[in-house]
Order: sequence, then structure tokens, then C-alpha cells
Amino acid sequence: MRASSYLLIKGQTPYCTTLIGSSKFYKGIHHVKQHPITGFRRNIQTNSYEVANGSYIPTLQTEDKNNKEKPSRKLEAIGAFQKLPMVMPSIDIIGSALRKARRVSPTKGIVNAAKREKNKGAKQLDALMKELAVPLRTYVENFPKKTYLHPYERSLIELTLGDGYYEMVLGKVDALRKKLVSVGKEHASLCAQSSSKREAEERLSQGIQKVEDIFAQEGKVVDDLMGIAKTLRAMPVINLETPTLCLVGAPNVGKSSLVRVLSTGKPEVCNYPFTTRGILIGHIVLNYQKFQVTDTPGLLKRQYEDRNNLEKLTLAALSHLPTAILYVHDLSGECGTSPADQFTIYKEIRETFTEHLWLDIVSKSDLLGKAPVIYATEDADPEQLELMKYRKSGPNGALHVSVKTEQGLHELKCRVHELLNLQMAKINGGSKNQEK
Ligand SMILES: Nc1nc2c(ncn2[C@@H]2O[C@H](COP(=O)(O)OP(=O)(O)OP(=O)(O)O)[C@@H](O)[C@H]2O)c(=O)[nH]1
Ligand SMILES: [Mg+2]
Repeated sequence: MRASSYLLIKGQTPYCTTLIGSSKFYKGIHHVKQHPITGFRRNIQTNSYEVANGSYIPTLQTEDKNNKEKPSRKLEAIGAFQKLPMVMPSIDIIGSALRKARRVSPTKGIVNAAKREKNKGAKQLDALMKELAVPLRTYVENFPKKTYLHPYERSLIELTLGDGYYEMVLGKVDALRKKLVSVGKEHASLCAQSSSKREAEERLSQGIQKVEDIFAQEGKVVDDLMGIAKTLRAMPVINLETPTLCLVGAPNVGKSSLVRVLSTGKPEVCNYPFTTRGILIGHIVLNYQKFQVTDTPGLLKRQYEDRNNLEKLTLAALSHLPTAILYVHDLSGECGTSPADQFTIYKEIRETFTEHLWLDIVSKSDLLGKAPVIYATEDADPEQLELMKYRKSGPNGALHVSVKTEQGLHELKCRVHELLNLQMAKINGGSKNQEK
């Protein structure tokens, strides 16, 4: 059973020390410039994991077939990548087209040898052109326009393939199709106008050669499209109607370790930042209810423009997916981002994603010694005081947990379950409002 999948991106610049500016920097985040690192899309991998306890959850049939009058759901569906057409390798397309074209015989009943050869040549060139143009047209028509996609999938295309690459490749496939149609027609017509059998034979072989040359020069774009389809199909699919918990925090704070404890997801855990290089989806099955958990790349203290595509993926998930947030804070000094910087990032995210259900976790509690008691002096700066409190125990109400000693894990699971049930009520409330 394919229970979860993992989109990973490699080759990103992990650090930049620019300070965060505007809190509105997540707006319109799908307008992202191509990341300068070359070969980015080639470094995407996927993994999948089994459901831990193997419970079978029947899929709810939400569609009401008897009531076609109901307005359609405003929630745009995710899953377009799974419906992409299968793209054949360019070498197979040309090989198959040539074989089929060569099998085309002249129209029956033509007695004159020259006329028969002219007829055969024109028909074969026409068949070759169609055998090449039809699959290319099918691809161009069936790869969705980015504007019709769910904004999350749009962001995935931009952040994983590079801005504009998807449209560029589709544009080139269409241009190739048009060229093949025009050249194929031209040579079929030339062949039909031949004045002798020999000339018809020559024009046929010239026409075939010309088409083959064009395809040899420009057919690589079909392989590029095949690569795009493969990459996009392997992206983790998120069900928007299933409550989802999204783990967020600075790099190396212990997000993936918690995902491993909470769900079927088995992301890599390492003691360096940006181990997680994409969006991972795992599942939690509790009391026959299925929930999704997404692990995300860590966020550093910097402006949106300076973030790498990994961080932008995290923000795209938060911006476009209806998730509850499990925000992870590491106050042990182990993760590489100071508590003061984590506090700045936290406030920024908290202020930006005000609509999300939220739970704060202080991780690695086994490494936290007894923090000194903080005494507030009368002239203390409130911001300094807030930071001192944060350094000591994290945001108000944060749950302290340790994956190593299992401290707080039972309570964490209970709180996560409560949060996901609230998320479920929120999703159901939202969909009822849309149906009204
Ligand atoms: N002592 C201790 N170490 C922990 C705990 N949880 C995680 N770690 C360690 O912290 C390091 C980072 O853990 P990850 O789970 O990979 O952290 P992450 O936030 O997913 O990291 P990125 O994917 O790089 O952002 C690893 O070496 C873990 O073993 C804990 O509760 N106690
Ligand atoms: Mg991780």
C-alpha cells in the first residue's frame, strides 16, 4: 500500500544571514524566480512508507450523484499530477511512427506505376506526420495549464522545476508539433506532384529524412516533458479533506524525529540542518480515523526573497494547504539556530498564519537543564522579558518533549489527536458553508 511519499530536493544553499523584514512577505509566493542552482529538478527523489498499523479506512463518497443542482465545491482539487498523460520517449515515438508509416500502401486500383508511387509516398509522409503530431498534441492538451491548478501544485511546479520551465517545455513540444505538420504536409504535396516513379521515390525518402532530422534535433524536448511528468507524478499527494498536521520550525530542531514518532512517515534524521529537503507526507491512524502529517524543511531567519526553495516549499504548504501547525522549538543550543533567532522566525510565522490551528512544542527536553528562575525588574524591556521567558520555556503553554527519553510523548499524541479533530471540524464546517 502506498501510504506516504516524500518529495526531496537537493542542492540548495542552506544559509543566509539577512534579517526578516515585512511580515507580508508570503503573499503571492508562487511568483518565484528560478533558483540559480542548475540541475535543480534532477535532484528530486521520492520514497514511500507503509501504514504502521495497517488499518483500512474506507474512502468517503462525498459526491452526491442525485443532486446535480448543487453548486460545485469551491475547494480546488489536488491530484492533477496523478492524471498527467504517459509520455513516450522520443526515440520510441519516432521509431513507431516510421514503422507505421512504412506499412501504408498505395490506394488500391492505381495501375500506373508512377501514379501509384506518388500516391504511396504522399500517404506515407502524411501518416508519418500524423503519427508524430498526434501524441505531441495529446501531451500539450492534457498537461494542465498552471492557472487551472491548485495553488499548492502551482507552487510545487515553480519551486521544483524552476519558474517558467513547465510552460517553456510544453511550448517547445507544441512548436515541434507545428513544424512537423508543416514539413510533413509540404513533402507529401511535393511527392504527390512528382513527374516520375523515381522522382516520387526520391521525394519520399527526402521527406522522411527531413522529418527524422527535425525530430533528432528537437525531439529531446519530449524527453524533457517525460522527465517533468515523472517528477510531478512522484510528488506526495495531499488530500485536502483529511485533517493534516504540518511540522514547522528552524532546521535541525527535531521535526523529522517527531514525525517518525507520530506517524508512518520515516524521514531521515541527521544532526545537520536541511536534512529534510522537501515535503514528506505520513499518516496517523487513530480510532479508525486517518490523518496526514507533513514534515517540512526548516526555516531560517531571513526575508522571503532570500529564502531557498526548500523554505519556500514549507511556506507554500502553509499558505495553500488547510493544515494545523505543530511548531517545534529547540532551546537546547544544539540545532544551530539560536533561541533568539528561533523566536524571531516564530513570531513572523505566527503573525502570518493566524488562521491555522496551532500547537507549540519544545523539543529535546532531555538536553535542557533546570533553567534559572527569571526575575523581572521594573525597568525591564517587555520584549527582552518576552525573549527571556521564551529562552527558558518556549512560548506560553508549549509542551516539552523528548524523543530520546520519551518525556511528554504520550501527552503530545493526545494533544495532536485533539488538534486534528478540531481541524476535522474546521474542514467539515468549511465544506458545509460552501454547500449552502
Ligand atoms: N537529545 C535529543 N536529540 C534529539 C531529539 N530529537 C531529535 N534529536 C536530534 O536532533 C537532530 C536533528 O533531528 P531531526 O529530526 O533531523 O531535525 P529536523 O528538524 O527534522 O532537521 P532538518 O530536517 O534538518 O530541518 C538529530 O541528531 C536528532 O537525533 C531529542 O528529543 N533529544
Ligand atoms: Mg527533518
